[in-house]
Amino acid sequence: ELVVQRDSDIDNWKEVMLIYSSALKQISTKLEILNDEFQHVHRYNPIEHIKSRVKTPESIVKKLKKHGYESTIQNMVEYVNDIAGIRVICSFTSDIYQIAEMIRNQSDIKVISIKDYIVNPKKSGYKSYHMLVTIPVYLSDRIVDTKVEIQIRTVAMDFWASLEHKINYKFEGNAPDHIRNELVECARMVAELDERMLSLNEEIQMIHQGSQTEEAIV
Ligand code: 0O2
Repeated sequence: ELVVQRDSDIDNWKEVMLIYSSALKQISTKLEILNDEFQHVHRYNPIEHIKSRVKTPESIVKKLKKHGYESTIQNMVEYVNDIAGIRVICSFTSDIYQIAEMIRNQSDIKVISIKDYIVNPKKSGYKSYHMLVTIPVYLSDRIVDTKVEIQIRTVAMDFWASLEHKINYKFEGNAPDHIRNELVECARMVAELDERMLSLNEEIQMIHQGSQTEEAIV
């Protein structure tokens, strides 16, 4: 249980969660604008879709415990980086880096850290590009720089991650070896699929440029 017994604690908790969900709204809108602008200039959408969520209290408590912190609002704000999380799903690996660059170029967003699990995949086989950023949330009496974790991945990486997440949940993190090995093998296939789809798309683009059309490819 999070330590929220007094009324003032509950008020604080509600306000903190309101700030995180406002930060998510702002980042989502920014990404939608960038996607629309990209569509206008390049005639294609780098973003397939966006999912966002505020972490559940249970999940926040679990993470604090895992890292040995007491479950207080102060600790959660300080140490849990993904209370506000947004997932950006795109078609090609190249889109991931383009989206990351567009985010980096937003002057009100501050990038705190980057974890490139595409260049350095996790042992599980997990691939994704993580950005921890802060965005200012404007309240009536103050501005609060708020942390948001942005995960950028391809449709194929997302397919893999959601199944792997489900399996790990079922086995409480202790899946049998043959399942884990199979997942690693599937991750390798996902990487190969992403690579082949990317070069196929590049080839199609070259043909289009050759015939001097500016038609959308995806
Ligand atoms: P959920 O349910 O998605 O919220 P920490 O955040 O401190 O525990 P770390 O290394 O700082 O750990 O964070 P990391 O690995 O950069 O990002 C954690 C999040 O990335 C996870 O959130 C997952 O969403 C995702 N992730 C990381 N590794 C894997 C993996 O092997 N498989 C899958 N499917 N997702 C992964 P949560 O809070 O663990 O879970």
